[in-house]
Amino acid sequence: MGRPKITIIGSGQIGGVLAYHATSRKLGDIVLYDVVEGRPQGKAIDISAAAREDEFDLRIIGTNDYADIKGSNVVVITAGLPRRPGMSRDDLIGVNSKIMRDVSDGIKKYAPDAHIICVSNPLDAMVTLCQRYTGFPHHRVMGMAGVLDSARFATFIAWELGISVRDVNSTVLGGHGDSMVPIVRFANVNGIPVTELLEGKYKGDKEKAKRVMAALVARTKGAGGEVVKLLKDGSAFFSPASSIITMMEAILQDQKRLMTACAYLTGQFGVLGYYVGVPCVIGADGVEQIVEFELTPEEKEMFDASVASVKELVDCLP
Ligand code: TXD
Repeated sequence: MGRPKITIIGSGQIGGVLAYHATSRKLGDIVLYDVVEGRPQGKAIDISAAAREDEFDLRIIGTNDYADIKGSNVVVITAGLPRRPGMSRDDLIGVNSKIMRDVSDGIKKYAPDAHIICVSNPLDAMVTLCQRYTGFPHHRVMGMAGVLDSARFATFIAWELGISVRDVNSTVLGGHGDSMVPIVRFANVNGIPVTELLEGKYKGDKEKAKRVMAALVARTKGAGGEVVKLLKDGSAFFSPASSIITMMEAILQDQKRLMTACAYLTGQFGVLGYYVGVPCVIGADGVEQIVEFELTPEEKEMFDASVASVKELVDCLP
């Protein structure tokens, strides 16, 4: 019985960390691809040399040839430029759209049965292009953003409450941009609403609790930019890699986990024909189900505004 084959297109910051993470979780053999000669090969040798100490028996190769991705079960796309300070994700659209064309052609030719997890920014637009260029069924082409945005929200809640992040549940929907929608009423610590925990912390001062929650929401929306500003020469890469692992594992192990993924909507949440971040069940068939629920009027207004900014970007794609 063969091991799953995982291809990572783009062997930069996220690609490298993701490959290492996937091996230490023993998820499958890895192919690292990049246009830059030597980068994927160097990282593949480096990660392979960790195998004895980290106790994994997997094959990791680096390549500049799409033929090597043949037969991949999952392909993750991290190819493209990251943001620099002062840039929005949308500023990357021109250059990353061209890259998406090459990458999609390579995948279509050599890994026609793969599931694709797209990561490159601007996320919602890049997933849309990838699906158009490959022509793969929508349930096999998804984007990673919501898992990360939700994890960031959970992290800031945990810090504020002084509680383990592992007990924090949080959901962020919408596009992967400044208009993303953290759903405050779903944020809880093992079932206890965060709003109530904040009121407890601030001794019943509801206004103060509201202000703190608003600050957590604002920090979540700006978390990617906060890291870019600090790093100065790139964007977040450890947490994106971990979030990709969660999605990859759900597919490869048919976990049917519910998480926010950038998925193609056919009327759900009132959206027709666009990729947007929504709650999905992820398993061996990719996006197996899109889980709908009633948004409050306030949430709906924010979600619609987020969808509108996705549409604006997608409608001017090449
Ligand atoms: O939540 C999310 N979806 C994201 C997305 C969170 C953080 C960063 N996000 C985006 O991922 C970011 O804005 C970028 O568009 C991608 C990749 O970020 P990373 O930090 O890994 O960028 P790097 O280190 O610059 O790596 C990109 C690699 C680099 O090695 C290039 O040589 C390669 O992509 N590249 C290509 N590979 C294959 N094919 C082509 N055409 C190509 N062009 C560049």
